[in-house]
Amino acid sequence: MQSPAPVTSPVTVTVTGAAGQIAYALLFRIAAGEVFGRDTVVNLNLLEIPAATTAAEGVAMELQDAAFPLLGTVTVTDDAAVAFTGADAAFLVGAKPRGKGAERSELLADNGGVFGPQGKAIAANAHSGVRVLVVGNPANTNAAIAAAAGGLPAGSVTAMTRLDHNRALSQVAQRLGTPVAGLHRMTVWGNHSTTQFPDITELVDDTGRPLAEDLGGPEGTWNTDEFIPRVAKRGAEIISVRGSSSAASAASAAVDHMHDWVHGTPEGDWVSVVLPSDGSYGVPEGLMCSFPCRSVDGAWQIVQGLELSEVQRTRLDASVEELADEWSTVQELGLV
Ligand code: NAX
Repeated sequence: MQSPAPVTSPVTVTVTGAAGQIAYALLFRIAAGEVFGRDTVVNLNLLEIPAATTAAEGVAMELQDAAFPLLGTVTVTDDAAVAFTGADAAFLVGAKPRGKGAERSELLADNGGVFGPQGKAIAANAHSGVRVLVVGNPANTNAAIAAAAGGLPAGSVTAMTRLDHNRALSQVAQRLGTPVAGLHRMTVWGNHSTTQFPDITELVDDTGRPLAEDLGGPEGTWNTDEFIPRVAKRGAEIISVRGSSSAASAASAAVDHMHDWVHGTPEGDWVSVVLPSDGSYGVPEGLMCSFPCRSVDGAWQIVQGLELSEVQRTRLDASVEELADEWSTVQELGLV
C-alpha cells in the first residue's frame, strides 16, 4: 500500500559540515520528517569544504539508500551560494576546530572566515524567512558573526544550547527518578561553554509544583557542586568516555531546536535558545546569549519577568562577560 501523499510544500534545508559526525546523525533525522513534520518533503543541500565533498557524496548516497518517503533532492556542494539557495532552514554545523596550542583569538579568527562568508551567502541566496541554527563552536559568537556579516534580520539566527538544556533535564530526571517528560522550565543561560549557567530555580513538574527544593535548593551542594559543573563539562566527559565528541545527542538537540522553532513549544513550558539579547535580564542588547525562550507563531520570544537572585545574577553575569569578551575580540580583529 502507498503512503499518503505529502500535503505541504517542500522545504529546502542546508546542512554545513555535512561529512562530519553530527551531520551523519542529523541528516537522517531531518530526512525522516522529524523536524518539519511527516507531511513535508525535504530537499537537502549539503555544504562541505572541497576536501570533504567526496565523503559528503557518500552520505548523500546513504540518504538515498534509506528510501525516505519525504526526501526530495540531495545536493552536495562546496559553494555556499549554491548550498543556501532557497533555504528555508540552515544548520551551520561545520566549523574550524581549535588547533593544538591555538589562542582563542585564532579560533575566533578562523571561524570568522567561515561564518562571515556563510552569513553573507545566506543573506544573498536563502529564503527571506530562513531560520538559521549555529551548532559549530564557538556557537554563540559564530552566530553573531554570521548575523552581522549578512545583515540578517534579528530573530533569524540562533545558536544551540539545547544540548546543554537536554543534558540538564536528564541529570535532574536521574536524580529525582522521574521521566524527563515530567520536567518543565529548565533554563540554560549564557554562553555554550563551561561558563554556562544551567538553572533549576524555575523547574516544575506536570502539576506546576516547584522542584528546586527536592534537589536541595538552588544553593544546595547537589546543584552547585554536582549538577552545574557536570552539565557545563558534559562535553568533555563524553569525549573522555566515548573517545570522541557528542554527535548523536548534539544532532538530537538540533532536531529539537528547529522542530520547536517551526512547530512551537508546549503551553506553559520553555526551552533554552541562543539569540540576540533585547536587553532582557540586563544582558547587553545584541549579545548572542542563551535565554529561556518560547516559540510562538514560528518565532522565538524570551520569557520575561523571572526574578533573578543575587547568585543567579552573578552566574549569568560571568557567562555574559565571557561572551562580551569574545565579541570584543571579533571586533578588534575586524572580523565583521
Ligand atoms: P566533525 O569534525 O566531525 O565535522 C565537521 C565538518 O565540518 C567536517 O567534515 C569539516 O570538513 C566541515 N567543515 C569545516 N569547515 C567548513 C566550512 N567552511 N563549510 C562547510 N563545512 C565545513 O565535527 P562534529 O563532531 O560534526 O562537530 C561540528 C561542530 O559542532 C564542532 O564545531 C563542535 O565543536 C560543535 N559542537 C557543538 C555543540 C553545541 O551544543 N552547540 C555540541 C556538539 C559539538 O561539540
